[in-house]
Order: sequence, then structure tokens, then C-alpha cells
Amino acid sequence: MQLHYTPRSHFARKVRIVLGALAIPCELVDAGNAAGSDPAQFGPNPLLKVPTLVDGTQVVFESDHIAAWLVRRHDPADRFNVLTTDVDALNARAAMNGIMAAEAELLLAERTGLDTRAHRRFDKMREAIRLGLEWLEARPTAVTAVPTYHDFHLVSLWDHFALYDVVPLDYPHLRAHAARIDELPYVAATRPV
Ligand SMILES: N[C@@H](CCC(=O)N[C@@H](CS)C(=O)NCC(=O)O)C(=O)O
Repeated sequence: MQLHYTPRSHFARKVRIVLGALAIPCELVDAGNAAGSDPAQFGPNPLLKVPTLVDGTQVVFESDHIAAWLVRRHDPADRFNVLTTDVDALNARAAMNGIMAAEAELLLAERTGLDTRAHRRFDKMREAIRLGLEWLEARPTAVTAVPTYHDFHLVSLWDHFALYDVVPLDYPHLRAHAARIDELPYVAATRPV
């Protein structure tokens, strides 16, 4: 099994945490600069993004889709609640994905030479990130004996924001929650460097 990823990708990190939590061996294939446009970098993903999983003859792309694939095959009891249908949990997942996607657009635009401060479109992305983080901060998640995929998602988001400094991070609940999850050995092993 192979995961096309980059060491800093927050979308890939939530998958790497699931792999670690379920002790699934997987070869990591580094795509290099995620802003690149060479299809060869991204394995079989036509969208030129990471992560992508290659499991035997099956290709799976999109982080949550990959996590669900892994859980259906390796953890039918779904101990981390990856397959939840709870509407509030899925709203939080959508919020985190939206925040992460907006951050990635800002960073990759800058990396390819755009001044994101010069375009109102990017102001809106920064504002959506701010409001999204505020929304999450106002809905603190309980600390559970067994961590959840939500926790894996949040720590991936938080550590990436801490690394790239795209917006101020005045969110004490999110910070504390991410720090707790970051202490789990299989989470710590995936920290972006
Ligand atoms: N919805 C996708 C998002 C993946 C994504 O945006 N990955 C970023 C890296 S964190 C990427 O590869 N971006 C390349 C690009 O947009 O050019 C998922 O959940 O896997």
C-alpha cells in the first residue's frame, strides 16, 4: 500500500494518523512541492493533489474518502468514528475541510508568486478562515477516552496553522484540544516538520 503525500500536508496528515492508529503498514511517497503541476508528482490523482492512496489495484483520493476506505477494510467497528453520520460532527468536518482548503489556496497562491494581499478574493478566504475557526472554537469537543477522527482532523489543521502563521491563532479551546491529541505517540509521529 502506498500513500502519495507531502510531509506538511494537513489533508495527508489526518490519513497518516489513521494509518498509525490502526497500525497499517504503508509506504509514504513524497510528492515534493504541492504547488507543482507535473502529474508524475501526484501518482494517479487527476486533480494534482495529495493525498492519494494506492491499495493494491485500488486507487482512492480525497482524505476523508481514504480514511473511510481504510476503516471499512481494517476497523469495521470504526473505533475512531470515521464513518459517523452525525450532522453536527459532519458540519465540523466540513468546516475544518473548508478552513484547510482556504489556507492551502492562500499558501499555494503565494508560493506560485501571487500577492494574496492584492486581491479581494483572498481577503474573503482569510475572513472565512477566521469565522470558521471562531465557529469551531465556540463548539469545543469533549475529550473522549478513545480519540476520534474529529480529533485527528483538528490536530492536523491546528499544527499546520501554527507552522504557517496565516492568521492569528487566538483560540484557546482549539489550542488546548490539539495539544492534548498531539501527545498520542502515533499522532506525534506524524507532526509536520
Ligand atoms: N479535498 C482534498 C484536498 C487535498 C489538498 O488540497 N491537498 C493539497 C495539499 S495540503 C494539495 O495537494 N494541493 C495542491 C494544489 O492545489 O495545487 C482532500 O481532502 O484530500
